[in-house]
Amino acid sequence: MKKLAMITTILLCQTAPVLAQEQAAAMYQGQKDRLDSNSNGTVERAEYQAFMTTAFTSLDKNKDGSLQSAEVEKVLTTQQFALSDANRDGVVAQSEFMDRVMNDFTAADRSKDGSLQ
Ligand SMILES: [Ca+2]
Ligand SMILES: [Ca+2]
Ligand SMILES: [Ca+2]
Repeated sequence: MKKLAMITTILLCQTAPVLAQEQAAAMYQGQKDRLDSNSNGTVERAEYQAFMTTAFTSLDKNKDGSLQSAEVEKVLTTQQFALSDANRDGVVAQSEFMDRVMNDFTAADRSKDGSLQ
């Protein structure tokens, strides 16, 4: 359940673009140890991507490669789900999910060096 809570935090960060940087920064401070899989003190883009890929897989309970609203009803509001569903086909495909979270990484990477300190 801890992991689910973290995913919620990450997803919630994406709903308010103006606040995303500060919220993400606070979140990374708390979760950095878990995201920093090679323990070098920074979260590289690849580490973040790997983590979010795992997160997607754990959310996709019926393993069809997309998130149905029922699969994420506990972590996303209807509005958040709609925002993630870029092509508006009613499901959040893995590519839509990853686009979303990687945009968040880019926003949080203030120094633009491809890693989060
Ligand atoms: Ca690292
Ligand atoms: Ca699914
Ligand atoms: Ca979609």
